[in-house]
Amino acid sequence: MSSSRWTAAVEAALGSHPRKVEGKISYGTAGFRTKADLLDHVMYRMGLLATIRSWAKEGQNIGVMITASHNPEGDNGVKLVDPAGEMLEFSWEALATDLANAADNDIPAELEGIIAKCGITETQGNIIVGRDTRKSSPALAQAVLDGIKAAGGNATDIGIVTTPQLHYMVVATNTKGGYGEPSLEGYYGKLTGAFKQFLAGLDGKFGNYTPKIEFDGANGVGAAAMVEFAKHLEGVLEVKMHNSGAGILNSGCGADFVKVSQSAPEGLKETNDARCVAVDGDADRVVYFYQKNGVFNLLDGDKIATLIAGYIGELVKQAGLQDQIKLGLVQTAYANGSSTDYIVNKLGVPVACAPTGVKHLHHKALEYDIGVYFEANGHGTVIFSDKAQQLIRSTESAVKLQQIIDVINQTVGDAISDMLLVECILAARGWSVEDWMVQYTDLPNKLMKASVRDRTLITTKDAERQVVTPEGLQDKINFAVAKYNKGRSFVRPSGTEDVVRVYAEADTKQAADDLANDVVNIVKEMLA
Ligand code: NG1
Ligand code: ZN
Repeated sequence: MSSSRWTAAVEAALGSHPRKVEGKISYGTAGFRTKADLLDHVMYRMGLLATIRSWAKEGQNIGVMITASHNPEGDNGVKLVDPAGEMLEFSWEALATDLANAADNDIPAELEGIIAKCGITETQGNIIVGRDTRKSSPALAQAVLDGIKAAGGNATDIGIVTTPQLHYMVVATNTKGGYGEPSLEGYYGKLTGAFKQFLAGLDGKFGNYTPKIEFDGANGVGAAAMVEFAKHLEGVLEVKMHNSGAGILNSGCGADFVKVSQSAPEGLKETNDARCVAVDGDADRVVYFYQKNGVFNLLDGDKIATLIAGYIGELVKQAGLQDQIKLGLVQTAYANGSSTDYIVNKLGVPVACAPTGVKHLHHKALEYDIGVYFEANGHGTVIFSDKAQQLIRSTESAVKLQQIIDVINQTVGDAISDMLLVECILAARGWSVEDWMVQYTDLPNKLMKASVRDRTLITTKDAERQVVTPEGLQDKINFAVAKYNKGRSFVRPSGTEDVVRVYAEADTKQAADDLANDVVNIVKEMLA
């Protein structure tokens, strides 16, 4: 393209994808996310940006995922995926924000500015585009494709996929199959193949474990993916499907509903002690639950993380690799205090705390040879350093670890891959869901939202556990917390909604609820 290489792009933007909305939009914790009808021009511009990002990475494939995850059906969003399957590099978030908010006529200048600033040379851009099942997603995907086309990029539209499938496709394509066959069939085959091998190695010695689950697909793409998984798992794991797509996406169902409401989703309220699994709208989060004598029991990201870290720690020791492989768990401030206590003091696995958002956890987890990271909401995975992988693959007595590596989608949290890993561990331990539950008891907790005039007035430090501004807010929170036994509370501005999130835990449910309410009132008063 010549120096006027963007003229056509601007013309197209003005013609088919003009910016029609006022108000600033920002690339947040999970990309751009808002009401679907505000996003057309943003999508078009992200098509342009993804192409330039690919140029900056010597033509490697960049991913573009269209989804608003656990948000309501009427929302949508877009996030870019870097060549190794990780989230878009932090410094590009601001570039994405500037481009999304520029006037149509300023698009060429914005793009040339990025190219000059980052010293990018034009080459063939390659982009893989995926989308969730939202009604708005096909048109928004088309806007992304139009942007890619205007920038001369080569787009591969893989249609409806889970977010982790898109990440997998990006890495598998860029590594030319090194990470796995670059196709969805390759994805299903890799994960289920390793899962079946692992279970076969247990010789049917399952103890209290039963290979049967009830699955809540949130009426989204996770349900479609699970149907494919189930075909590969026939005879090994029985999956009973619920919320498969006939109902409204994320409405009264899905991992976020189950975690936040601490209750069973639509269609699974009468499942008794069955082991139930819920994923979110783009299938990168997972939680487990069951009901016993009418009482709901949640096994969230903390329970999953501690199960995984504890088991992997044991396998590392069994293989005699504990002096060479450093294992650690990364959590956020939302992790239940009991989970941290259990994993550090009972299982002897070190824990680090990172700010909210998997990209922060991922970054921190890279400090370990095996880094397990999970948000309490069920978003997480396990990553193995090259050194750890080589050691494990060359150690004969590390067969289970070798198999487990291939069950895990290391690129990003993958609800169904995480679920398969949990199933492996429960089977190996011979545990029922209740055996797993009783390993430690969660402190009662409550997550609330406070609407304020300007949530960005709140700034935090110490991985979001302490408020810096407004001055005096932390003192008031401390004062409230001191009134409750085992009380803990913190607040932070959400990165995906216009609210302040308030978390509280204490020794009883009533106390946790009261503390959360106290802190919501404090926040509202100070930021009125
Ligand atoms: P925000 O809205 O910034 O709290 C939420 C989740 C994050 C993460 C992102 C991205 C909580 C408390 N927050 O972020 O953990 O998953 O959405 O989807 O669950
Ligand atoms: Zn999600």
